[in-house]
Amino acid sequence: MQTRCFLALVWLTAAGCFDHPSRPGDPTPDAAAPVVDAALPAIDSAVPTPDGQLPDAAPTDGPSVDATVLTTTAMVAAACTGGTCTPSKIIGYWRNEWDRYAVKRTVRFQDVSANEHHLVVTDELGMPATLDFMPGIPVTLTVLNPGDSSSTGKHNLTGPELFRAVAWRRVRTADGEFRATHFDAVHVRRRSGADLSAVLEFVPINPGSFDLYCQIGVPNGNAYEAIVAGAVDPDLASTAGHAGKGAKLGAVVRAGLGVSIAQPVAALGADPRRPETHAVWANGARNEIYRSNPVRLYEFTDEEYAFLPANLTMTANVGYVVRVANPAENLRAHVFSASGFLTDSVIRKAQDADIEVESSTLTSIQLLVNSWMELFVVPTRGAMYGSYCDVGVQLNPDGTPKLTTGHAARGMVGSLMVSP
Ligand SMILES: [Cu+2]
Repeated sequence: MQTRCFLALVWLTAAGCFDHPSRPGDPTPDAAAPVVDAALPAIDSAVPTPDGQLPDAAPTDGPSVDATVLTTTAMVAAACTGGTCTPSKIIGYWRNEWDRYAVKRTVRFQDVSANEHHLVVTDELGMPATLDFMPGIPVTLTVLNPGDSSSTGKHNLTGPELFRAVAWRRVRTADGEFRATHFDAVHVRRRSGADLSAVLEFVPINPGSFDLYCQIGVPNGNAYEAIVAGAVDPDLASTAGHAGKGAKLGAVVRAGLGVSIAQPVAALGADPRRPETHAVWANGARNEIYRSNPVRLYEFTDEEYAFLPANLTMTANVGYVVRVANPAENLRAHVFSASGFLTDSVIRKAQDADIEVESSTLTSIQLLVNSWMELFVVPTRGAMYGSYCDVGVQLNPDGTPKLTTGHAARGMVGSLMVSP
């Protein structure tokens, strides 16, 4: 299989040897795929990569070997200094025991009629529940769009203020995961006959009461930076929006932890090119070269991988749709990490077959075998950026990735050249 594709690569690349334009109706169950958890290189770098065996990174969510008891007090000691916490350290404290400690909640979209929508919250037993969180305790929040007649279309969970009061681990889907410093909204498509979901994993820290809502049709509903700055409020009462039809919730993070986090404001978070309505995204204006010719994550052999094409060329201030694909012939999950490029780009959204995420602070995407994801980005300045797969990659003392390790060393590196 690998040999065939390697040979085919020479002449079939343009023809789409590994193109996966869409997934079949049944999403791959999460449990069937190894959860490769390389979101935080600082933590992962301490874990030796089991080279030569599959999966590349052992699932880290199993029961603890030494059954250490984790507490929010110890978390504060490990992750916070002088009352301020480092989000990556908060996640690092919980990650190996996440499933054991996380509060599990599901928010399900329910359309009673054209004028009445609900967000229904349940616990892991399916009983009615609230989004009332203790600070410092991990949360696994599944956002579910049912495939039966109780939902009629795509919906989303928007919560810019709550989503910056928490330390983020990731947003998981059937196709992989999206990683960002913080998210603003998570949209879940509706597919008849199949329940689609996104799984949000975060640790609530900053206390407060927060609105969560479906932003579709909501005036100012997606003005994330202005909402967070307190400059505007989404009009959650307007019956033009799903929130005004009832699709809204209150979430609470309790006080008492005595520490806080400060999520950074992204320089391009309020850029007018972020909304899909901007002219840069119009058909004909946007560039889909790397959508029709995606970045494919190749495994030639067990030791030789690549991004193909490896070197992307783009022009500043043009809207691009960049697709990344992990072919069905592969054996491993891979990551497309391009945080420098993404920091300098307006990010409209990232999406896979089931969901879309909106985040101005996206850093990387992880793709399970036989899946694709797309980045909707506007590069904003002429520069050369690097990309790499961070699975098994260790860090240099200065925090930069050591590209002579992990999948990067096996060839999964590339560049993004943006001309002004
Ligand atoms: Cu890889």
